[in-house]
Amino acid sequence: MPDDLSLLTPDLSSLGWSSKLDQWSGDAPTKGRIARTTRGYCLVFTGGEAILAASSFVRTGTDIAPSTGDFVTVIQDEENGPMIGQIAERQTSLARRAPGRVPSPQVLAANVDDVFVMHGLDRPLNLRRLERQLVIAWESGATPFVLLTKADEVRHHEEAEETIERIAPGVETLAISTVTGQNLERIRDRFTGSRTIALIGLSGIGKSTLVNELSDGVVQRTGEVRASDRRGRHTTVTRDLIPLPTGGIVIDTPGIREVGLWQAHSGLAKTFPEIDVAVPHCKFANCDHSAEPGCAVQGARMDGLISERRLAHYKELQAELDLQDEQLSDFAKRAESRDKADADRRVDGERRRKSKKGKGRGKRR
Ligand SMILES: Nc1nc2c(ncn2[C@@H]2O[C@H](COP(=O)(O)OP(=O)(O)OP(=O)(O)O)[C@@H](O)[C@H]2O)c(=O)[nH]1
Ligand SMILES: [Mg+2]
Ligand SMILES: [Zn+2]
Repeated sequence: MPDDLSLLTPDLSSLGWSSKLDQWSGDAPTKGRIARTTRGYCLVFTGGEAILAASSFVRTGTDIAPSTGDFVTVIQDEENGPMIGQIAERQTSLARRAPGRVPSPQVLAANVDDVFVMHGLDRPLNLRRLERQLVIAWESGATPFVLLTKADEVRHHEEAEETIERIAPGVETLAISTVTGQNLERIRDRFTGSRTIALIGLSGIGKSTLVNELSDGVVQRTGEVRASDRRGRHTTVTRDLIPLPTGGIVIDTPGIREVGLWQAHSGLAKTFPEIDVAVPHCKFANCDHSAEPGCAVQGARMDGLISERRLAHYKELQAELDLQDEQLSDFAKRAESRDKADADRRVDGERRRKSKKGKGRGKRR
């Protein structure tokens, strides 16, 4: 992001602010859209200026952490200066499971219309990762697209395109190159008005290079990939919302290797539509699509309508999501009983205090 932030702060409506949000925010003096979050602070584009607001959500009265793309109100705190006030309900939310043992979500971008799932043609296709990325993209509520970058680096990309068409039914796939300009016009055409598009994919595949291309200038830093294994250097480290000079808004994200799913049952169904249509026809509602009698999914597999690999991956992801549901409900139960134990302890303590008081009085008399 350039130092001169004023270049990047169009008026509120170009940032996607709607009349509905006007109603929601009421007479809040300052409102805007989060362009970046860093530890404890958010950069908020308020239409005309960019301000840094503290984002301690303990104080903001909401229980969610603000994310890039959120529409917010900003309040003036006497002690802390500008602070995030309220966060508007998200229309869409691109989230993954945060890395770590305890299940929790990490929102990568809020209120996006499209998600560009990007893969670099300079490296082998990883179908499992791509399917995971598609699950989180579908789950967000936005429309996923697959972009194959660096088309100039390979002689034939048709094979990769065909493979992806097979594993991403109903998802538009496009090979692009920022070197030759291939298909960039078609990408540019998608950015109109306040349409917001998030870019996700591994480090080094050219997300920030595409942002610069669309911006007609250098707004994001880019980095070389390591020649030996094509690994990127994690050049982008924050999730950045960038309004484009010709309209539309792009959200650039740091490269992610681990794509953990976060409560994504509907995203899973949309990523594997050929399996999802068969599921309701299984004889048993709790069919695990292995060897149960009357399993429509196995039937479709035998008819060649579902691939063995896809089915295996679907089941694996389904099991991962089921386990997450169990863990979350366990956590909720434990928290509930902890709360109850705390409350009981408070009542007990209160009782003891009262009875002590009573005894004390008795003695004095
Ligand atoms: N040949 C070729 N190289 C490209 C293309 N697009 C990007 N690159 C190169 O790929 C490298 C990585 O590009 P970046 O834009 O930094 O990648 P990124 O996806 O933003 O990476 P992170 O920020 O680390 O997640 C740079 O050396 C770019 O010049 C392309 O279309 N063709
Ligand atoms: Mg980058
Ligand atoms: Zn079945």
